Amino acid sequence: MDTYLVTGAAGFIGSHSVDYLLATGHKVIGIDNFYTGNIKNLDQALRSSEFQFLELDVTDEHGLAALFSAHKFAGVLHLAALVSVPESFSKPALNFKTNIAATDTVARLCIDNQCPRIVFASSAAVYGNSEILPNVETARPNPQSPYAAAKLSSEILLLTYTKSYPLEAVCFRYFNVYGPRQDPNSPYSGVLSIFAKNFQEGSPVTVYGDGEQTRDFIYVQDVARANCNALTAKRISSNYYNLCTNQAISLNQVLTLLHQYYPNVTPAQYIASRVGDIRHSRGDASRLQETFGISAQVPFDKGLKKLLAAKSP
Ligand code: UD2
Repeated sequence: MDTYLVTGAAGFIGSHSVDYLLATGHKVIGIDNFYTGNIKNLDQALRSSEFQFLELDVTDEHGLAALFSAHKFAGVLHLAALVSVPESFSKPALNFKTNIAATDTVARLCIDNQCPRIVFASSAAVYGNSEILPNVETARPNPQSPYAAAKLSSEILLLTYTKSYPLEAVCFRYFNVYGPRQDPNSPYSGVLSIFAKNFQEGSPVTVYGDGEQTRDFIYVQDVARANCNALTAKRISSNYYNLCTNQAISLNQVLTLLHQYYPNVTPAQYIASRVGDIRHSRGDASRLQETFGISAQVPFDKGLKKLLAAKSP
């Protein structure tokens, strides 16, 4: 049975990916430093004898090296990151250390320990505020934040390593991922996690701007499946891929759906747009489909219902 390392295992996407890997018959070692992750997200995984968890910071090269010496990994799902765009402005050194240097560390350890593959969490943020939609991978990246620059740098580093070393790399440019376990408790949490929590509690939401901004929301299970597929597929092509649905929905449309489920919740309060907010975001999903033969399966209304059915964290 192959063993995979998942960094950022206690996070929102990490924990779903761990569950998916375990459910599909793999062994998993998960690490997290709990900066944004939560051990509760691993409740299900921790019941499996095929899962081991270690509290470890991905920037701790010695700790990671010991882990690579102790196990023979068939692949690494590298999700551990500073995930907030605003925080990457206020803590640029931490962004560099976590979102660039740690990627390099993980890649070098893979190379030195004959771990053949990395699947890396990149972001649609690398496109910046694009005039042309949908975003296609062939478009010129235009990062607007230290976070986006770090994700793009990591992509370049990994894909360059694949040219000279026995390493394969898949960089997934996640669009707006949503689903259960996404922490709603920060103003920079995913908008759907905040909206779901507020509607469940009967409190009004705040909309930044006129609510006509659109996003390509992808359900977390689709992301976990793609991660697992990229890690375990026999043959892959090292490259960067959008992970998206190519469907966009506006916040006002989301609110209309939510009001159908919770008709008594007070209407949203509209305030000024956030500085640097992107107006429209939508990704072209064809490269992923053509290479891996997979596409997002969960339509938005179904995913939203699943999110609402899950207990709010
Ligand atoms: C997402 C990612 C970010 C980066 C970026 C790339 C998340 C959480 N963030 O940022 O990491 O990859 O895409 O483009 O996935 N909003 C409200 N009310 C709220 C919260 C948000 O109106 O209470 C608005 C917000 O101003 C924005 C939209 O909802 O227009 C989506 O916000 P978000 O924070 O979920 O994600 P986004 O697209 O800014």
